[in-house]
Amino acid sequence: MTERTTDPTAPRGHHRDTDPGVVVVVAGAVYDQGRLLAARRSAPAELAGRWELPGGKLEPGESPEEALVRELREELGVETEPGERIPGEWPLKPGYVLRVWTARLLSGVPRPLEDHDELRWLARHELDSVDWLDQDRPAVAEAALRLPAA
Ligand code: DCM
Repeated sequence: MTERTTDPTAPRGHHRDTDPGVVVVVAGAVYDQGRLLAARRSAPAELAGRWELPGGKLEPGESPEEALVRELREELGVETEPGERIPGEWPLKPGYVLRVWTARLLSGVPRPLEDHDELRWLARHELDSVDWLDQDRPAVAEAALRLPAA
């Protein structure tokens, strides 16, 4: 798959990376001991009960990696170290895109503090056992390929 970061409707050389009109949502493929962390959303109603890679919106002035570390701390109460970006970008609602980084758990035990009501650590063979949000599925498939051994 070819990654496209350029908006085809924008003037030549205009990149979404610098487009203030697009809200970037960063999410983490959080690894620990060969398993991937899945989080079940508790809100909004149309997403509740579906599973996602935890994360949230980039704030002004933040790098994506800083935003990811902050969101995982706020939502799960853990410290993480971002790794590589998973290639690709997935549309959410209009004006929002999802980008995903791998992240390693450094400390803490994840708890569903905000936005989630259940968490699960999934081994590779368990990744299909939860109902992922459609937009997260390609990133989860890529994350599975990068799951380190336990
Ligand atoms: N979102 C998503 N997949 C993720 C993380 C977030 O589809 N892995 C969506 C849900 C919301 C928006 O991004 O529409 C903002 O997320 P939040 O409400 O967690 O800030």
